[in-house]
Amino acid sequence: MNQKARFSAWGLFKRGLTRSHWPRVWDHHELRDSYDVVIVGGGVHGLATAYYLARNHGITNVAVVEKSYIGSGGSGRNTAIVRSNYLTPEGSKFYDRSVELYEHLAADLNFNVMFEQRGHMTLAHSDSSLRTMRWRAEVNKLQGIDSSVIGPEEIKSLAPFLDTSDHPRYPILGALWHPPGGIVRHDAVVWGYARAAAALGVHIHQGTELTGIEVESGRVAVAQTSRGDIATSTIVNCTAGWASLVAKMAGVRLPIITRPLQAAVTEPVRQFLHPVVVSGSLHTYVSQTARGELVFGASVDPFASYSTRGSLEFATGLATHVLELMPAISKMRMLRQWAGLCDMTPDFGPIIGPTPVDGFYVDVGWGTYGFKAGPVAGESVAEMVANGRPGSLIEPFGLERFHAGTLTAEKGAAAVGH
Ligand code: PYC
Repeated sequence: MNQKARFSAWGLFKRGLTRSHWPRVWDHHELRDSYDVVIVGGGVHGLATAYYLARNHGITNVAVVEKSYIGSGGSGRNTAIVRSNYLTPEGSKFYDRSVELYEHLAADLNFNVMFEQRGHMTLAHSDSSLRTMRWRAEVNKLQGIDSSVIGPEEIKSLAPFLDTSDHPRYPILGALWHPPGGIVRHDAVVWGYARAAAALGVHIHQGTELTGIEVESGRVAVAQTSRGDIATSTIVNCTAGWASLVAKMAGVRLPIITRPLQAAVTEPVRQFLHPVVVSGSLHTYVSQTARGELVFGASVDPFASYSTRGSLEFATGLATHVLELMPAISKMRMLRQWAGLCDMTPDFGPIIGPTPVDGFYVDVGWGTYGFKAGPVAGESVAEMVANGRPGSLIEPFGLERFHAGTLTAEKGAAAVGH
């Protein structure tokens, strides 16, 4: 053991035996009577917004109010896939900026977020899905995104455990291959943003629930919370699952239906699956974490609910589909399953922008795309709050599109059919 390692091992041992705990990552603060900006929701979107407000615009009198603990909502209940191979030019451009931010996030936040660009492969099992993959690849290439259609031989060399023979019910005909896609450690992203935002002066109030919003003469005036009222001229709704309920407090109606999306994880095994693999026809996607577990997800449940529990129906359906793709893993054991809440909009695009109430902004409606968008959404919302108007990356995703009829049509880029 070298000298440095011995010191750090000794340091660990000492901390275990004494009361000299690790320094707090952020401090507890009393709730101020007023803040310049109140962000509702302590997930990746809320914390990233707070961080970029402080870092890029010098706005630090900011509170993040979170009714539970940070990362306890959608940010802790997803499958942590990052990609930008979307179907529309607006979507591809937007998510590509997120991939770019993720690439530099560990250095930016001085926190290892474990972003692994393992490549992202969306399988096509029919001629029509192959056609959609070609369409997506061409849209992506025009935006400068690395994305192309590959055949079964290349698929086999990238993921040897996939059954690429002609035996399965849904044979693999080709795939959309997106090398920059990958996975990230979701709680590290949340903690990294929280620590960096707090270091710049942002107050993070966990266990603090927003209970109401006072609007005076068409403008946000007070954020009412379970710990007291906050006078403020700006509230940003960065919640998932509760987005429409929070918006209703300001008198704003959102076209959102909340549906659970279930996921599951297996016991850890040796690394054998490098890329993220998605099959729309089989309603599943799978990646292997650095720890060796396989993480699976599926489509959203076919009903509206706020339940975050897993179901036996999901587990058996998932196992059936996954074994069609990778028969060799039939002996692996599933350890846990969970559900996250997805706020689905009519066109599968987010709602990010101002609202008819002055000073009330929304960053909501992420459906099944939320976690990967955290960094770019935070950067863009911070810019909008600082400048008072949305920048060009988020302009297509405003609330007014549902009145104007300029929908985004991003359903075709969903990981799996919904
Ligand atoms: O859009 O890649 C995706 C995704 C994976 C899980 C949920 N959404």
